[in-house]
Amino acid sequence: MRTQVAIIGAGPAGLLLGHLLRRAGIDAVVIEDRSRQHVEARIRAGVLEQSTVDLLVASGAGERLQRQGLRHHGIDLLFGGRRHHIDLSGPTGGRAITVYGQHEVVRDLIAARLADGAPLLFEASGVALHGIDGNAPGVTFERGGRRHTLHCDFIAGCDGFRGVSRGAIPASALQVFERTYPFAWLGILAEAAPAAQELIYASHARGFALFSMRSPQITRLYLQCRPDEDLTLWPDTRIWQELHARLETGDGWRLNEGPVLQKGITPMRSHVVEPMQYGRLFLAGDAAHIVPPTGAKGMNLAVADVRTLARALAAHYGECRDDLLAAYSATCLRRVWRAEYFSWWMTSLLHRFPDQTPFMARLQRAELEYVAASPAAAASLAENYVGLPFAAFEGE
Ligand code: FAS
Ligand code: PHB
Repeated sequence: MRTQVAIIGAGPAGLLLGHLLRRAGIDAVVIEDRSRQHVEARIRAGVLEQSTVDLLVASGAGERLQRQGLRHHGIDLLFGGRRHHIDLSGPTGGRAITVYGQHEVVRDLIAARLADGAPLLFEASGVALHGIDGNAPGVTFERGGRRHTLHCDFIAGCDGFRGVSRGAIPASALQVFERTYPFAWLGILAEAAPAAQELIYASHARGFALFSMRSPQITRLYLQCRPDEDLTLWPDTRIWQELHARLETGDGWRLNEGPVLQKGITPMRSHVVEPMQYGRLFLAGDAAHIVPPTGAKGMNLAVADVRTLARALAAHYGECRDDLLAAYSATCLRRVWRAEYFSWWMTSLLHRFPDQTPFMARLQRAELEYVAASPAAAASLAENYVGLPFAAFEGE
């Protein structure tokens, strides 16, 4: 088998890259180790930045997103028993977030790829990368009981944090930056009408909680828990009890309960590898970086990476220019590190740290009060949360 770009992973990064390359007339094969059903059912991120929405719509993959996505112009911060509204659109010239599940984006991109008849290979196992430091790389994998070899010009490692691509780069060539947080998120998807119009981020003595949603019928909720939490110790009744305690303030507002459709634990870590490229291998999305989900940046960073990579590959094939490919990692990392900082800041601001001293607790409260009271501080949160335009990170 031969193609121009081998894409490993059919998550948001791999699928959107394949979609953008297709529109640029560049051949690619997407190789995924799980089944289509598994990939489409995986519940993860829920918040799309303005630039992510604009790119999906402009590239022809945003029709259902435009119909079903919930556009939000603000969020609430809840602390000290009060909710404080943060205006997202006023300070950012009308930019906003759209609540639309990651699994919906994945479904839309899979449907688009299959409708195009473009190669998308599910249930490929034993994926291995070859020759990434030469000019004739390849990918081997098992599928349908046979071993296959895919010869290509470039490989895009879009296989997430636990994929094989990052490991194909010699450790000596990579610098790893990481921070593990002393807590995790217990997340549930509930068949319950969202009881509020916008997201609520709660800083509470019992721990952080987040109220989000997926549709007028589905509520998405998270609560801070131990990093090694045992989910079997969290029956639905205990989860709802904790969510009521952390999200309700006695002002009469009540969370709606409903059947829990899915529950899981998400670990909290910051992680970046530099550089995000090695020879003919380019890493994108979670394969290269992880953020704690407090800032709702994970999937949006993956989108920004593959937009940069698609433009660089189009310049290579269309204009015989390799300057954008050479600058891929540096270009992506400017946005990555801004998102890493913002995600760390939101996480530090809103969570209870087990070793938190009374002094640090007062600093945390002072920062929350400042963000709620200062238009300048709130505007800074707003522009980071809706996401800075792609162009903000493209200059030197
Ligand atoms: P992904 O991990 O989504 O996709 C990688 C793909 O590669 C997967 O389909 C995987 O099956 C495949 N793959 C892996 N190894 C392979 C191999 N060897 N061969 C072939 N294919 C292989 N972000 C937020 O913004 N908000 C959230 O609330 C949020 N919640 C999350 C919850 C969980 C449990 C996790 C793990 C992540 C969450 N994230 C969240 C972050 C998440 O949304 C990621 O940022 C996003 O999925 C990144 O997309 P990709 O880079 O495409 O990686
Ligand atoms: C979600 O709806 O899944 C969500 C929203 C905001 C976050 C993280 C997750 O910061």
